[in-house]
Amino acid sequence: MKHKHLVLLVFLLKTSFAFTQTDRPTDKESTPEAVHLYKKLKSLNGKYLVGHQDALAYGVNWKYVDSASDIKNLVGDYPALYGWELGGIEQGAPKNLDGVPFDAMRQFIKDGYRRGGVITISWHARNPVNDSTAWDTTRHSVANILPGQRYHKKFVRNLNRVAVFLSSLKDDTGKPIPILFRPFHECTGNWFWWGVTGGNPSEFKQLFRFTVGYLREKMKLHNLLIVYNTGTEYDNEDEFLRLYPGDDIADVVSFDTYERGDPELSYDFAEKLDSKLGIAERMAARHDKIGAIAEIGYNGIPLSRWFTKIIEPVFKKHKFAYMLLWRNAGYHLKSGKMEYYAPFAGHPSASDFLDFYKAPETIFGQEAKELSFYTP
Ligand code: BMA
Repeated sequence: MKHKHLVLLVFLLKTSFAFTQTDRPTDKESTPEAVHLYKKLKSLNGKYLVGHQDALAYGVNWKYVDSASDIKNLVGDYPALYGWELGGIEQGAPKNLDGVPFDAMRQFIKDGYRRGGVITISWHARNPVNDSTAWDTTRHSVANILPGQRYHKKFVRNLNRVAVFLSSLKDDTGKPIPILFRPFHECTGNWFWWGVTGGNPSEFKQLFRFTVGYLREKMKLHNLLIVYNTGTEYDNEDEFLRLYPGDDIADVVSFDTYERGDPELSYDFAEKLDSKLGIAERMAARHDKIGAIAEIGYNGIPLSRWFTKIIEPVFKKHKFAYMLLWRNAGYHLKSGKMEYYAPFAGHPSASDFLDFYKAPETIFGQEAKELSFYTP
């Protein structure tokens, strides 16, 4: 082949590749900061953000202490990703289901963003059909809130309250803060009203598409990257995407996973994590999306080297953008049980977490700032 032809061929291949790789979020009107965040998260290339739910609001044995965070108190650096939760807002409650006031949450979100961190939001919405909790799995709940159905108006009223909060998330100059929004999470599970007991795949997709369309088109929210999120109820790619709302809706494909029970079985957990993460990673690549672990943890971290011996070796084998540790709720008065997923100063796995912090692949707050997720 003549050199000239070879150059032309390479050029054609490159441009057609550029066309399939959009490098833009699904929302055509995304804010410049959301576009930049999307591109950055997609190009981490083996590094990943470490996140923590409710990181700034409370931790084990403390609540609302200025600038505190269990992770920061331990490693001297904030997480790179901050998770927040809207459950309760749909009914106009001033606090979420875990007692975090929405006004305080808005401020924490601004603080995290100002520090260069990334924000993700979930929504344990009460069941609109009967106002019971997110865990009420009354059959046909999803069908009953779709357009034209009995509880649709109520669902829209609830969604409006979410939209009002999301549109209030702005930085000091009035620019919208980009949010990784993760509605209807763990959809492949059977414990939430939007899960497999509350509806079928087609209804679920309609609900998801309606919700995102409403936030974008009616409420003019263009700071959202949309996260599709399953549990671990999948063994292949079709099962992982069984409830996928579409390439024009989702920007991130993710799953949630928890280790439970006997630490002796931790290597089995690692094996499963490897396989689920592999599937999510391949689907992210095939659909040109960001892959992520939207929630992970081992309550109480009963294995002192869980971070570096169990999960980190698996993470090293994959490319995905972030992982979020669930909340350090501390002592639950009702059940008399402790709940936390990130270690804190003095915990037996504190030194292991410091090693995890130092691992070259993990990104925490300081590095997130240096990577500049929002501006070129
Ligand atoms: C669960 C637990 C609950 C909490 C819920 C929503 O996994 O942490 O205590 O209410 O998440 O944040």
